[in-house]
Amino acid sequence: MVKRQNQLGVRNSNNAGGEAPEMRLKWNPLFDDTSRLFSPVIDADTSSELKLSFKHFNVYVFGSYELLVQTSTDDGTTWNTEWNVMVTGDIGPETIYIELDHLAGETFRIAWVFDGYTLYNDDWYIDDIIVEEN
Ligand SMILES: [Ca+2]
Repeated sequence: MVKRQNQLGVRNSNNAGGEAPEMRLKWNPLFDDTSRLFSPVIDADTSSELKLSFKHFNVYVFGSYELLVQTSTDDGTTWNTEWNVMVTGDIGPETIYIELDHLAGETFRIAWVFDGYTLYNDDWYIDDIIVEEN
């Protein structure tokens, strides 16, 4: 089991394009696996349409790896990919918009996922996560 507690945390920076602070996934300590930062349970029981937006900035080093946004309606037992990108260069800062209409009426979690070897990455910054009705 790889220790990861220092990799993810709130930083007093604004690289994703929002206002400080923001979340950061750091490359060090190294791991080659899947890492998920996930939200509390979101109750969209009374919603008919849903949209997710967030700001992010990923600083690339070399190689390739994948960034994803996934959702789970069974408390993390299974994850469904809503957005993904194979990283081969810096990404952002930019705002991503994802339609989540299929989750209206559900309770779910949202995860920001790094899949690959963190040696290939520098930092991934995330900020201003908004889930709203369209
Ligand atoms: Ca912020």
